[in-house]
Amino acid sequence: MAKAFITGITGQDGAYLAQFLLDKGYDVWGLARRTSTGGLHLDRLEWLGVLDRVKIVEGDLSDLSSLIRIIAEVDPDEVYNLAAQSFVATSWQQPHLTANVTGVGVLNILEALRLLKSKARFYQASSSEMFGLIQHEKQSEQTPFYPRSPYAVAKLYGHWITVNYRESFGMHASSGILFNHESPLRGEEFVTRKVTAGAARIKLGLASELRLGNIHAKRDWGHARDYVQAMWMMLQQDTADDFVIATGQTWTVEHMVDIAFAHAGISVKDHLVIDPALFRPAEVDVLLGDPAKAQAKLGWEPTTSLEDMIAEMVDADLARLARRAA
Ligand code: NDP
Ligand code: GDR
Repeated sequence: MAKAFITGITGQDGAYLAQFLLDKGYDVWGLARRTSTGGLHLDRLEWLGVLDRVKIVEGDLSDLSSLIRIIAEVDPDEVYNLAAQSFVATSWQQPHLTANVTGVGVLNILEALRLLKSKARFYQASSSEMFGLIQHEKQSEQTPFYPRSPYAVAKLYGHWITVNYRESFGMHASSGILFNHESPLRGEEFVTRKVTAGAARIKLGLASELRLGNIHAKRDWGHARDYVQAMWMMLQQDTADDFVIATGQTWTVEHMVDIAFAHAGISVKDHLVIDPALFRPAEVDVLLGDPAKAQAKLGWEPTTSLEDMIAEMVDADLARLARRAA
């Protein structure tokens, strides 16, 4: 039975990837960090019904010795590094933490694998945010990077150290440059989930308004369930490589709000408030990915439209609120 180790298993992608790998027959292990209440963040794994099938080990990506201990104990065949301080807006508030976890954390896990002479294949969760102030209208593996936030700068370090360890030490280390992907398990601070949860609250009379920042920003949004499959596909290749994963379509935040509010049956003009405090110090105005290489080499295709995904998220938020009220 192949063994996979996932950092960030408690996050959106970690939960979907754990489910996907379990269904493929993997023995799935995941890293989780201690909280002061003693509880680990296991609700997403629970929501997908896979919590009792994964093995959780406690540690932290910023703590190299915990990673060495864990990799030695687990001895994985595949390592998926998904852990990060992943919220762009927070990276201006906590730039050092973001650099340490999202950037140097990647080095820590690569070093743990190198020092232990592990033969595990490695996946790094890189990001379209690295393109930032875009240099090509459609961004591919060839597009130069121009990061626009401390988060994106940290991700760029993680990307290049992955490429460097592949070239320096012959490691099977791949970097997936994933564009935005969402789901009912998305954190509520990210704009799609903020909108679907907000629409559900307004619909049920629990809130009267939704406050957003720059609704003219454009993103290439896909479904997390589709995107975790691409991570696995990369590690099944004979040769490690870098791949852009995207839908090839871009929409404004405003358009996504229209879909969510229409699905909930509420009016945008009566409830949406633009709040200048929610604008970012530097914005990524538009992202549009070119997934041609992943389509050709991995045979990967996105399967979920923005409309279907936002409808699924609104329905999940309505159901959650109804359960809480019952
Ligand atoms: P989430 O924010 O949902 O999950 C982040 C995960 O990282 C959580 O499990 C979190 O644990 C964990 N984590 C944070 N800090 C540490 C730490 N110091 N030590 C160990 N674990 C830590 O992110 P997503 O699932 O959305 O994204 C997964 C990865 O992909 C991230 O690296 C993200 O930056 C990247 N990415 C995401 C995209 C997206 O659109 N979703 C697009 C491109 C890249 P806890 O539960 O304890 O907080
Ligand atoms: P992003 O996602 O920064 O692209 O990073 P987010 O959903 O936070 O923002 C997308 C766009 O929406 C605009 N926006 C708002 N965003 C939030 N969060 N809240 C608001 O109220 C709001 N109003 C407008 C933002 O300005 C932005 O332009 C995500 C994360 O998952 C990263 O970890 C990942 O690397 C990238 O996607 C690809």
